[in-house]
This record gives sequence, structure tokens and C-alpha cells, in this order.
Amino acid sequence: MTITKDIQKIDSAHYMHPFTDHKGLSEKGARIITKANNVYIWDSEGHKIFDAMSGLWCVNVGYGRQELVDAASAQMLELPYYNSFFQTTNVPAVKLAERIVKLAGDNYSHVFFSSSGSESNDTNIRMVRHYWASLGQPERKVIISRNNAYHGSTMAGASLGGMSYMHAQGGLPIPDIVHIEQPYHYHLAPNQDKDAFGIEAAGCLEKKILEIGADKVAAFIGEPVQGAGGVIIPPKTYWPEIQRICDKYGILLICDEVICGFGRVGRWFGSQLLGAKPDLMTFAKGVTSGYIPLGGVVISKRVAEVLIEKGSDFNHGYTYSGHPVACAVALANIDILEGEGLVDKVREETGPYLKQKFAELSNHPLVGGAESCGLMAGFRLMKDKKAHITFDESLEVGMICRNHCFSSGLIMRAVGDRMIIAPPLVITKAQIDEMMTLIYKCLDATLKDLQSMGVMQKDQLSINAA
Ligand code: PXG
Repeated sequence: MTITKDIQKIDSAHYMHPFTDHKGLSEKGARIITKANNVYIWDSEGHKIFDAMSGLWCVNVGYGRQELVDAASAQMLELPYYNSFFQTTNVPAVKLAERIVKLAGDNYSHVFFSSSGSESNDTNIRMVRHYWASLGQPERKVIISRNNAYHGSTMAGASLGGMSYMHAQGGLPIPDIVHIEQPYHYHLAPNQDKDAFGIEAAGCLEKKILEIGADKVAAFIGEPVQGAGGVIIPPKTYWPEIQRICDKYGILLICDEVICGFGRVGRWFGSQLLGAKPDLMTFAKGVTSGYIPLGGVVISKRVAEVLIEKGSDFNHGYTYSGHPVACAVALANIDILEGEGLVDKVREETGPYLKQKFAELSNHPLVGGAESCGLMAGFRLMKDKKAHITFDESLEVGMICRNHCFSSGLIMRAVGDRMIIAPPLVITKAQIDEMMTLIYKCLDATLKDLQSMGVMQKDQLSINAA
């Protein structure tokens, strides 16, 4: 038996994967990823694959960074673990908290650490409710989120998320979490002026606050740009209007920066780009470039002052809050992001270049609503762009395209019929060209399939296949 078959067999017998149809998987066997470097990964059959998803939106500084290995190894020797309970602390956690506060800006003073985005959003729920209780308003409990949001997979994270297929399992959402519509212009109102739609979509928040009663609402949570929902980039009017509404009713604003944070959109945090000043920011993923689990919440002065001055003990924390090795890796990761000017590079060089390439992609007959923000980008596979006709869901066109990506050596995600990318921030312009060539190749192959299935007309030739 080959190594591939061996591992696949054991995988299927013992390893339960996240979000997976195991029957389907064991018939095919899982793809085994064995090594990685820069923007590339390799599987156990030796195939080199362009990872245009940075693992799962996290490997911001690219694979194979010795600096991060050295930071982890030195810290493991010095102090592999100690907790931050019982009035103790450790040096990397302290230094990292200070550094993240500096990157976040004047509005912030503290950081709470966890090991993931989900745990951080659990922290947010407990923290905002504790905040309001400390101010003598314990009835302010409701958290407003959005349809198609992704905030994690724990009970609280999945409840905050707006994925109905997740709510359908395990009796979710938990009480006092409600959802409003997402600002997905191309899907919900393609013919409406985009900026007007942004104001209208944000207006859903005000309507919901009035429906519930402002004195019962604790916070609103949103990803600056929705990631797992399909890279939904809101109109530029959206976030300033959300901020205005939160200010008007005094409710706390939480930006979930798990994907947008640490350079993905060409700023340290997505809210800095999109015009919001959140009271709390969730982070994870890019803080360590995924080399080791770490997450947390950046806390504004407004919230920290209440928790510290007025609050009793905040009875919340994790064994690994402020894990010294994870924090040491995060510090080394931020050194790379700063030292190589990667956030500026996304803002000034690679982000604009990708935007131009994605605009050109719109010439392909299948591509509708192609958009990017920094180094996250997406488009919708359309049956007829002019008439704005989408494909029948049962055709699973996204999966057809994704399968062509896999077999052509490209990792691009399908979310329904949206195709999305978020490559490592070290990607060069030449590598963007290489990625675009692969994207065209997969689109052409998808078009060909749809033509032979009789779903698309034969005369709709792609710009490349002509
Ligand atoms: N918030 C956001 C915005 C996320 O994208 C989480 C919270 C949860 O983080 P943890 O570390 O608990 O997984 C995420 C995670 C996908 C996909 O399909 C995206 C995520 C996780 C798994 C799959 O794009 N994002």
C-alpha cells in the first residue's frame, strides 16, 4: 500500500473531521497535505498546489518561516507554559498585549487572550453582558448579528453566526441572539445604487433595536468584510452608518476581525479601513499566521474602564489564555509583518494589483460581481450575468469549479456559487499572475462542463478558450 492509501484508511477509521460528510470522504479518501513553503503546499502524491486560501485564511506570512519556529522553540525551552490566573503573568503575553493595543490605536487599552476565534466570541458575549450588568443594566443582553455571518463553531460562536445549517444542529441559536440581513449588494439588490443599499442594510440594525427595545440590546457584532459567508464586501456607506446607529443607542459594537485583522485588508484591522470604531475586536488566525493557535479580544478603554473600575471579578478564562509560546510566536509574526512592510504592501501594491486583475475577470462569461478588498476577493458564478440569472442550486456549480481547482493545482474555496480567495500576504505580483492563470483555467474547464451538460450555450466561449 502507498503512504497515501495507508493514511487515508486510518484517517477514515479514526479521524473525525470538521464540517465533513464522512461517508463521502471515506469513499474518496482525504487529500493528505504533507509540506508547505511560501504560498505553496504539497500533497502526499507530490502535487504542488497554489494555496490561494492561506490555509484557512490564516497563513499571512506564508509557510516555512524559520523565525516563527525559532521563537516557539526558544520560548518552549525558557517557559513552555504558565497560566495567567491567580495574579501571575508571563513576559510574552504582556509584550503582545501592549503591541496589539498599539496596533489597534488610541481607543483601546487591554487584550484578553484565548486560543481561537470561537473562544474569543464566547468571551465577547460574556464580557458585554458583564459590562452592562456592572453598569446596573443586566437586562441589556441581546446581541444582534447578521445572516450568513461566521463567528465560530462553539455554542456561542455558531449562535452568533448566521448559518442556518449550523443552527439546525444542536438547538441553536442560544437565547438572546438575533440576526438581521447582511449587506450583500450583488445578491440582494444588484440594481439598487450601492451606497443607498449600504445605508438601507445598516438601517436593518436600527429597526431591530427599536423592535427589541434599546434598553435590552447589549451589542451588535459583524465581520468588517464577511469571510466564510463568501467574501461579502459591504458598500462604503455601511460601516459608518452602523457606527452612527450604535452610538445613537449607546450599544456596544464588536468587530470580528478574525479574518480581516493582521493585514488582510491592507490595514492592521478591517474596521480601520471601513470606518468603524468598535468597542471590542475579535482576533485569531493571522495573529500567529496560524503557526500555533491563539485568539483574543482587543478591549476599548470604554469597556476596560467599566470592567476594571466598576466590575466585580470577570469569572472567565481559559487554561491557555496568554499561552507564552503562542504569544512569542505572535510577537515574531508581527515582527515579520512590520519588518517586511506586508500590511503596506497589501495596501499599496498587491491589493490594488489584485483589484485590477479581479476587475478583468469580469470579462469571463461565468463571472459576476467580482470584487476584492486587500487580499480577500470573490465572485459569483452566473448563468447569465446581463439578466442576473444564477444557477440552479442543485447543480452545485461552485463544487464543479472547486474540483477543477483541486485538479489544476489551486486551492480556491467555493461558498455556494461564490468562489473566493485570500492568499498569503507575502504573495508577489508574479504569483498573482500565476494564480489568475490557474483561475482562468478552472473557469474555462467549468464552462466547458456546463456546456456539455447543456446548462450553458456552446457559443458562450471564454476569453481564454476562444
Ligand atoms: N470569526 C470569524 C470571522 C471567522 O472567520 C471564527 C470567528 C472562528 O475561529 P476559530 O478559530 O474558532 O475557527 C472564524 C473562523 C471557512 C471557514 O469555511 C472559516 C473559519 C473557520 C472554518 C472554516 O471559510 N473562520
